[in-house]
Amino acid sequence: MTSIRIGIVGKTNTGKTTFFNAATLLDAEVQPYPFTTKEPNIGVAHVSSPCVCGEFNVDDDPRNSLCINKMRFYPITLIDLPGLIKGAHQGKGLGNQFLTVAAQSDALLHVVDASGSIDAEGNIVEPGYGDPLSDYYDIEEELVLWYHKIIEGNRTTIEKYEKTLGLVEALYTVLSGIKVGSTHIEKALKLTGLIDKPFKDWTMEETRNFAYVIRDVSKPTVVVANKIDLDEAEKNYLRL
Ligand SMILES: Nc1nc2c(ncn2[C@@H]2O[C@H](COP(=O)(O)OP(=O)(O)OP(=O)(O)O)[C@@H](O)[C@H]2O)c(=O)[nH]1
Ligand SMILES: [Mg+2]
Repeated sequence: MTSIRIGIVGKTNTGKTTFFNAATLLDAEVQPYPFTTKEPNIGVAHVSSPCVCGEFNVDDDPRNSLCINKMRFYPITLIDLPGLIKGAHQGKGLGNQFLTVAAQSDALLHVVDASGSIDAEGNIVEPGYGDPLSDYYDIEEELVLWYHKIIEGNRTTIEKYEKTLGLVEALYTVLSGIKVGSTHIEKALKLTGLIDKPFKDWTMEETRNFAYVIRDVSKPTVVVANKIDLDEAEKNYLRL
């Protein structure tokens, strides 16, 4: 059974593994200090919804999911990643090496500590001390910088392939390994207005903007406001 893959990303200590364990019924390590998860955890969770077999009153035997008592259970592969921190692209914390694993996902869950109970380094502090909104933007910035680095680091290859294959295919040769499709690339080029601009003429700012848009287009993301049970969380939830 093939399934959709969803990567769980976010700042360290926000509760990524706690959510992963609850969704998959696995027992990966959870601790109240930063960088507990050192390697990605992979598990399967199920999304359920009433099955059409009930409506049509027929028996079924689906191949892509399970049908139990007229309820459909769709398997979703969840990938719990080591936490990030501002400056991860410069090697801070555990660095950003695990984003290679996140990039194999079809979509992302970005877990944020809505209560603001972690400081800039990810240590537990009184709720309200930390700022979930800056945490969110810092981690998003790390994701974009990661894409940016891949594009910048492959300039020569992209320029070489652009001559024979064109811009979309040239970018595809470099980005397909991180599950970016040519339709994503085309869409991002149109949105950034770079579709007719030769890659060698892209400014640093244009490349950065393309990285921002390709991250957005290729990895649809849901932001999860976690630790909502703690003081201050509801107030921050409204800001998020
Ligand atoms: N109050 C409260 N605490 C939570 C919640 N989710 C997680 N925690 C606590 O937050 C701490 C960190 O949880 P983890 O699941 O290890 O966080 P993580 O994001 O996987 O952390 P790293 O792997 O270290 O990056 C633990 O003490 C959890 O018990 C929540 O919804 N509410
Ligand atoms: Mg963890």
